[in-house]
Amino acid sequence: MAAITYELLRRDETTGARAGIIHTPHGSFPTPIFMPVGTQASVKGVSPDELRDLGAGIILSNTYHLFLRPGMELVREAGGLHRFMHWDGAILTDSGGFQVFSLGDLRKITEDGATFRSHIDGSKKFLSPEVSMQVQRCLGSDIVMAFDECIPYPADYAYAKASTERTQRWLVRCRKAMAEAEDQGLFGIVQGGMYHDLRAWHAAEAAALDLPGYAIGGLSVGEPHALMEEILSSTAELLPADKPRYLMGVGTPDYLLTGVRHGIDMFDCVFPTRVARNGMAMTWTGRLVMKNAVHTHEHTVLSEGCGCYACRSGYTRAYIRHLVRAQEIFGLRLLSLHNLYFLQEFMQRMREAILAGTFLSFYQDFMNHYHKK
Ligand code: PRF
Ligand code: ZN
Repeated sequence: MAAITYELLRRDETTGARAGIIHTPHGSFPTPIFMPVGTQASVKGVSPDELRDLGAGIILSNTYHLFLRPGMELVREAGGLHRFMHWDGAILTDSGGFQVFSLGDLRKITEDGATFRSHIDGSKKFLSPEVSMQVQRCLGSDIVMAFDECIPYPADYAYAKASTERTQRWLVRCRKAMAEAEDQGLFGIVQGGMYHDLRAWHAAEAAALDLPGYAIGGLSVGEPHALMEEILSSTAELLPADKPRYLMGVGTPDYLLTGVRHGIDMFDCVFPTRVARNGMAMTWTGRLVMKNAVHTHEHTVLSEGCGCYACRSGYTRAYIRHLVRAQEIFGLRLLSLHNLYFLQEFMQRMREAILAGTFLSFYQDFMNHYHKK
């Protein structure tokens, strides 16, 4: 039996949205799903028990960060990432490609891989398809992401083409390096920039490798929403229907809806935890800036009816505003717990709507009530 399998439960008739289940060696979870981000083997300020409690079945961590610190040998010595961080649910690890390439001047790409300087101590490091796979073998993540280059936006056609072709050659090398791994599944990442023909070419080449899942990379990198939706919809259609599809680095409610609408099953983003640390709460009508004076005398919870730890315990907006202004860690923790819960519930409602055949009206309803700020 393959390590990672996808079970389709229902495909929405009017949109491309789909509800399903992904099975992994560390449990199964329903899709579409949002994965909280634990870059350095910790979802900032939130314990694994709390993650379970708010309904997370899978989290994401990063090869790049763990490779630099504490290093793959230490995590292996600890018995792998699940044991090291006390999380027994599923883990997906990103390959390091994206992080290396966002270093700008600090890196150099060749056919072999990428040389870069550590952001921690400035020392010279090297990541390649083989090294990234070796690190992810040591981490023992359930889902291993291929080593790719995320093409910046904008990029000219010649650059995008050369980069996409190299990413595909790297994918073949990743697959070879993972051939013996029975307990882990390798996901390919489709690049191609904002060019339809490159996306189509890469989707077909990657699909031919018959991997257990596919991601769409290189989106949400600064392009306009309409362009991202256009590339997303045309690319998603070309991915195998019997495999999970993952849109990397996307996690604001309107983008999640757009992704699900076009048949995406998995998402990750630092957004809910990052904005929490900036004192923001996500709600069904938009974001609340907790520092704002309007919350001073609001002795009500962040979101009426919310089942998160903060709201169900009765912590008020006035209290959380005070904590945020006083820079108390507890305030940021309450907001992180609330935001992560909000997104889990948001995904659950989308799943229910898909299963009930009412996804389109859910989509329109949400877009009408949610104010983007
Ligand atoms: N590649 C990888 N990780 C990513 C991306 C990518 O293109 C993105 C793009 N939104 C986020 N994270 N490996
Ligand atoms: Zn809440």
